[in-house]
Amino acid sequence: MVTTIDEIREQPEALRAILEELENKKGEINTLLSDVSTYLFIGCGSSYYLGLIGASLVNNRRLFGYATPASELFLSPDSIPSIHPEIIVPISRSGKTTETIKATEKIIKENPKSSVVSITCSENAPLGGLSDITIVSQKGKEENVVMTKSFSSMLTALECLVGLSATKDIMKDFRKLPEDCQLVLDRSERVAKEIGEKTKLEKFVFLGTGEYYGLASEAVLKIEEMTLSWSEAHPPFEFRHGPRSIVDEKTLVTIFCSNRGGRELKQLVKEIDSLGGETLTIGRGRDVEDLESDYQVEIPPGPRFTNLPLYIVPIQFLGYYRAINLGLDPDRPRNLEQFVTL
Ligand code: F1P
Repeated sequence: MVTTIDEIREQPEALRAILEELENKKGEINTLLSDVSTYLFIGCGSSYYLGLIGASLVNNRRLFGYATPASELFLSPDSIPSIHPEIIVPISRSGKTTETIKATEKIIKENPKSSVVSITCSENAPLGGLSDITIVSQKGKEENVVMTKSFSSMLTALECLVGLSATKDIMKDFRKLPEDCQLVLDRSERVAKEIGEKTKLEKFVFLGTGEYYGLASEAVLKIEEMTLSWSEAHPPFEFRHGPRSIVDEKTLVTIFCSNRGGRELKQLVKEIDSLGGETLTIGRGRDVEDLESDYQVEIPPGPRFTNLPLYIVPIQFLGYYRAINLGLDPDRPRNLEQFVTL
């Protein structure tokens, strides 16, 4: 039987496979996306958080991207920007989550001229039938409930997708990603195991700015699903506006570090330390070298917007090892299914 820890370790292989899929479809994608300026990302759970990152990447290219949980298209459609999305990007590991399918159908009906590029791990699922292009992460498909390699491989697909809207040449920037993923797996397992053994920790805060906020949200889900622990995500400096009050010696604050924040971020780490909290920083060497955190995982440098999938790896391990230390079974998370059918 394949377990969650196997799936975490299989990520380099899943990344290799999705890059091959993108290489095969790059011409088709580039043709469809050139001249497009508005994107709508739809998903549920981890797949919604992928959408948040996708929208942020699109906005970074000075185009317009927006992400919504699928259910919000029904509950509060008027809160969604009233812009015609030229490209609809539904994201779903299973390709059959009811809300994502229904939301995609609704938005297609409202925007018949839009194109649909879906990202999934399941071939021949209903989502594919609604899509002009379906990007399938064959090796990202998990047997277990918790999304690990599906998340990192679908995130790679998103990074490529947004990059391909500008140029077909982008694929070479991703060449090192699978081997860098192996490096991060090797570097982070020991750190995560050590933190996982600290069962005195009870509260987990994840901080990330811009495209890293979606990673922080995904990290919350990993800790909740696998360890049933209290956990929340914020943009880094929002932390001071309330969440700061919960920090004590039972709190771990993880910062997904970008090249933004500078001295202020260094100060934030010190502040958390002075409140008694523990800190974990994850980022490229130059983004974390000045930060005096209790734990650190260094991410190998790579071309801009190619290595986001690597940042979540230490937290997948942390969820796993904490679950084991709490006597929980990460392969059978409480009250959860692989996907939700309504
Ligand atoms: C994914 C999802 C997961 C979540 C839970 C229920 O659905 O929402 O993010 O962990 O297991 O399903 P999908 O990606 O297959 O649509």
